[in-house]
Amino acid sequence: MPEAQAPLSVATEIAQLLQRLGVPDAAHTGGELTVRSPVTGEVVAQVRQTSTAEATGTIGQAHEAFKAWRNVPAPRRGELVRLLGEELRAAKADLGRLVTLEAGKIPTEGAGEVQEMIDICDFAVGLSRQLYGLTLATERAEHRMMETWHPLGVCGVISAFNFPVAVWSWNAALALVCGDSVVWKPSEKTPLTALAVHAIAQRALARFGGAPEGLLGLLLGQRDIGEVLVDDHRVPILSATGSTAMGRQVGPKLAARFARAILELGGNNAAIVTPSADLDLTLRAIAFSAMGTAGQRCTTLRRLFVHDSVYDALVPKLAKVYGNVQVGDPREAGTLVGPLIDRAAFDGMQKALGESREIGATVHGGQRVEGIGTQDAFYVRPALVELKSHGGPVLRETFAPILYVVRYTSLDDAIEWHNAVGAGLSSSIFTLNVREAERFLSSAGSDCGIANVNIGPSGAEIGGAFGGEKETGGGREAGSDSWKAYMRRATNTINYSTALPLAQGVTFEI
Ligand code: UN1
Repeated sequence: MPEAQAPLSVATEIAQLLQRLGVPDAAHTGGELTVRSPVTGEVVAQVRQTSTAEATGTIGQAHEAFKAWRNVPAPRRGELVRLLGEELRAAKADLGRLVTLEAGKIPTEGAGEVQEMIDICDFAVGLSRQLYGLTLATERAEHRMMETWHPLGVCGVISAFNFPVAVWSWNAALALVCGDSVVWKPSEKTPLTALAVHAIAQRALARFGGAPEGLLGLLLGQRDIGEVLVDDHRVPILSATGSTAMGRQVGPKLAARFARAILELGGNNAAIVTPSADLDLTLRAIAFSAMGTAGQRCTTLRRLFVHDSVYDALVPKLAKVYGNVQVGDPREAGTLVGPLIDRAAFDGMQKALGESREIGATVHGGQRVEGIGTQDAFYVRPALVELKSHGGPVLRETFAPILYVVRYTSLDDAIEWHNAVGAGLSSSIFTLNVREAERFLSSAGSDCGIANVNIGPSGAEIGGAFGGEKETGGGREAGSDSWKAYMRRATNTINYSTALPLAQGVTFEI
């Protein structure tokens, strides 16, 4: 599609959006960090990077802010998050559009990401009155035992380009009601949406009034700036989203200083399509979870195990959808698959497809779609790869729209292959058979942090705990009781008698 159809250049529209969202010009012009939009590949901003010394200063400020914020009653802290949710509602259209222009998501997904931020704010406001501990039975007379949850400290957040704003909010909304301050290092590929979120948060802080200075910090730059956050002993908890390779570096550093890690790393998510599956629904679910966000979600469906009896009814139809889906500029109506984030993503995809061909796979699609934007914009037709067996590049995560398909005859095999990869994030089964569904969800089924029936592995709601096992890192964010990671638990035993009975019947008479 010709680029000329778009009313404004991406750079111009981004500049207008940033101004409306309240980001000062100086923050995104004349700086050292070059930002390209994946939509056209053009340079859209020069962001001012944070120096190492400034990063240390921001962490120090956040540490001081924590000491004041921890004494603010939790429901009052919730009021700040309520205001943040209000400001996000007001900014939803502009921020969603900025996500589209900076990360390349189609508009419904850009808006959906901001909705996810609003949802977690609502959740956290409710939570601010529910940070409860237990009262426990004690073995000693006239004693009481209870647990109390206390704020933990500065919460570091390192986020990736593919969810440039929602991941911050999952962490920040919970951390704030839990009494923590937050310092955020977004991906160097998406600093503009981070600047916009920061400006939105400043409006919430101004309306709240009296929150300590430095409660929310932002560090912009490359990996060295993220490392400052990882290494600073004043950061007792760090939530990091990114590749397993990144987690392998960050995890041991945090462990060495006994900091808490919430790691949300790679996924190599699979679905099993059984003989009883509703194939029409299955097809639609696969399409969204495998091609949506151009295959660049950590929850993207990457591996599909299809029972022999339904393979020929499903896979040719799927290949047709892959051939017809509208790939293109996300600003254009009807586009379902936008750009890859950059050249490295494109190269990684082509490498995996080359390896697939070498092992005799049938590859549908995968080629570059030319003619949109500059040579630095990378659009591809999503690839459907029919494999003869579960081996080769299917065993690793390639962050691009490739769906590997493998035929199976026994559910035992399908479940075994399902679990035979390093990552353990999300998973699905398509079946109308209760035995198969329950088996997949059981302790002998999917080994992932998320396991679904008759919906794809991507697009989780915030109400559940989000995260995965094995090389996905084990962290949990967002809903359920994920908040506990952002607080420290104290067990309190209170003696209201005149005696001093010792636990376990120990005597110690002086
Ligand atoms: C991610 O890709 O890092 O479940 C997060 C989903 C979204 C979050 C994805 N709610 O697909």
